[in-house]
Parts: sequence; C-alpha cells; structure tokens
Amino acid sequence: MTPVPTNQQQALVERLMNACGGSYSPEVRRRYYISGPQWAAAYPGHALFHAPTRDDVSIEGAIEAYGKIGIPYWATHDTDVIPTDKLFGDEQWAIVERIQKALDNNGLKCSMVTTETFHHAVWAASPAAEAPEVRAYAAERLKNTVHIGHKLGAQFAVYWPGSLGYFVQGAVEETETLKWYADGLNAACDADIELAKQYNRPTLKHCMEAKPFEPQAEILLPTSDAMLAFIYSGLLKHPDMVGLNPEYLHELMWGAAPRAALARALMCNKLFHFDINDGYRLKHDVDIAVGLVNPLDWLNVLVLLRSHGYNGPFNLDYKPPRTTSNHGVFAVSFPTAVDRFITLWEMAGDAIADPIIKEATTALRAGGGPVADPRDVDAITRNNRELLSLHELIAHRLFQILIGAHRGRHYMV
Ligand code: GLT
Ligand code: MN
Ligand code: MN
Repeated sequence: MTPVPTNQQQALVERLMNACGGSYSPEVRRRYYISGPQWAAAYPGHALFHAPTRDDVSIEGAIEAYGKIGIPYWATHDTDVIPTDKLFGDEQWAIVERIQKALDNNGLKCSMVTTETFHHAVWAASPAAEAPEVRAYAAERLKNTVHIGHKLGAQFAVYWPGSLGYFVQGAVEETETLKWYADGLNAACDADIELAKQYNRPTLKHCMEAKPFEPQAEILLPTSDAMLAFIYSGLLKHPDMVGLNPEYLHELMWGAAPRAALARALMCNKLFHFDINDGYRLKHDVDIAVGLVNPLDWLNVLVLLRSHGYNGPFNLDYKPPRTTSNHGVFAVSFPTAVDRFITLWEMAGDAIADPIIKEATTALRAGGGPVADPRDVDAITRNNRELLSLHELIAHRLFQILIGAHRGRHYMV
C-alpha cells in the first residue's frame, strides 16, 4: 500500500466524495427547513476523556460554510457567540450585528436561539437553584436570549434543562425546583410577549428539549413525555407558547421508540422543532449524524412526520466525529448529513405514495368484515388472521424502498 502524503489527503477525500455521487445542489438543499447550529460546526472534538482534535470555527466561518453547502438556517446558544461576561451590554449587540451581517452576506436566516444554562459554573446547582439570585440571573439570561432572537428574526427558542437535576439526592426538593424552573420559562414568555409587540413580530415558539441522562446524574425532566406533563401541569403562565424540541437520539437513549415519542408530541400539537441525529439505544449522547445508525427507523420517523404535515425545522444537532478534520466537517460531514436527510425525506414520500403499502394498509383497516356474534372471539380471530401477515409485508416493502429494491435493485446470484 502506498502511503498518502499529507498534502494529497484532502484531494483524495474530495475525489472520493465526488465518486460517491448522489449529492444535491445547494439550491435543492435550501428547499428544506434545515438548520445548522453554531455549536455543531464549531465542535472541536473534545469531551470528558477527549482532547480537541480540531481548530476553532468562527461565527463567520460557520455561517459562510453553511451558506456554501446550502443549509438555509442557522441556530445558536447565546454563549456560542457571546462570551458570558460580554452578555447584555453593548458588546453583545455589536456581535449580534456582526452575526446579522454574516447571515445576510451568505443568504442564511436565524431560525432558533437557545440559552446555555449548563456549562458555566453559575449553573452548578442548575438554573433553578435554591439561591434566588441564580434563578434571577437565569431569568435575565432567558429574556436576553429571547431579545436576541427577535433581533435576529428567529422563530424558535429552545430550552435544554440538562443541568436541572442532581448528583446526590436529599437537598433538592423536586416539586419546588420544577416550580422555580417554570418561573424562568414564564419570565421568558412574558418578555417575549412584550418584545414581540416592540418588534412587531409574532412571539417565538418556546421549545423544551429533553435528554434522559447527562450531564446530571438524575434529571428532573428526562423525556419529552415528562415535558408534556410539565407543560400541562398548570405551572406555566402561557402553556400555548411552549412545546417540544425532541431530539431523535435523546429518545433512543432511554429506550423509547422515537416514532412513538414523536407521535405523542404530535397528538398534543406540541411538535414545534426537531433535533435530528442518530445513535444507539441506552447509551450516552453520541450525536452521530442522521441516518448512519438507524436509517430504517429514520425512514419510518419521516413517514410519520410527513403524513402529519410537520413543517418545523430539522436541526442538525449532531457532532462531526473526532476523526473528521476541519476540512472534513464542511466537505464531508455536513453535506452528507443534509443529503441523507433529504433522501430519507423523499423516500418517506415514496413510502406514503407506494401502491402496495397503500393497499395493504387499507386492507388491514377494512378487516375481514363483521362476524355474526361480536363476542365470538374465535370467529373474530379467524376473520382477519391472513390479513395480519401484511404487517411484515409492509415492513419488507419499507426496507425495499430504503435500499431501492422497489425500483428493481437486486443481486444476480
Ligand atoms: C447540548 C445538547 C443538545 C441541545 C443543545 C441545545 S445543547 O449540546 O446536548 O442536545 O440541543 O441547548
Ligand atoms: Mn439537541
Ligand atoms: Mn444529543
């Protein structure tokens, strides 16, 4: 084997990317409501056990790269772009202006803003800590993010209360903490109502995002379902303004069927925003790019969302792997993630229109017809026994759609 000299490695990656084919043009990619977070582009590959493997990526660097790829929306945490000690003041607004300029120059829009309430030491006891001054500061941060959101034209604000929990039990009284957390959201929604008037814009959609574990040992709102209960608990002043931002992997992490979790959110009209990625069940938050682990499940998820007319953002909340270079982040990782998403989305359209799936589904719903005695359990069982084989037939058809076999792909053996 011939070693590949370092000055030829990028060219090799480019050549093989081209050889892969099947990529969409930036114009086509822009037709989808896909957002790229600043933190995903700028993730340098670090973790508790991992040193960074990549250099920093600036605000302008991320936005320009997203623009070239054809990712039409951008999202950020407040502190991804504004250092904690520069928040609230003139320097913050100067950075916001810089961001707007970069977005305009590259044809992007800001879709979502979120407050970092987990990294800084001030959140050690969570944003709903016992100390009132921590909670007052949290409220200021949330209101400030809503303000930045209006300034940048965002439609969504996301809340990931990952640090709302504890390592050791006893000191924290859960009901009190949840009430205090609600106070923060109430402050954000109240501020939003005022700011929306001021800016002559609709209020933002406030989206709660659950993760079952990490970074606290025990989490007070670990799942999207727990958050639905929280939204309807009576603690929120404006429950109509608050919905969910489920993340695909966060549902898998606790062993859920992501499709079923999304269905529960859809039933409540609370599926506002969706973080897309992939990973493994009952493991930690590996944030792998969409479709690389569970493409069949992803196809099923998108069939559900398409058939319910979901029209919110698909936020690329994943982490380019540590083995990907700065060049690879934008030459391989993001474009391929976007293209797999588009392919799966269009396949979901194929699945919905597929005549075999349609006929099988209709037959299952029609059943075998009425039985003479509605309490005759044997007759009922017999009546549609053969139809039930269609469950597996539909699953096979979906697999065929996924691999292109419905269009005749097969192996000559
Ligand atoms: C953090 C988390 C993500 C959330 C981000 C929004 S922060 O990276 O793991 O899933 O979407 O705060
Ligand atoms: Mn997320
Ligand atoms: Mn995650």
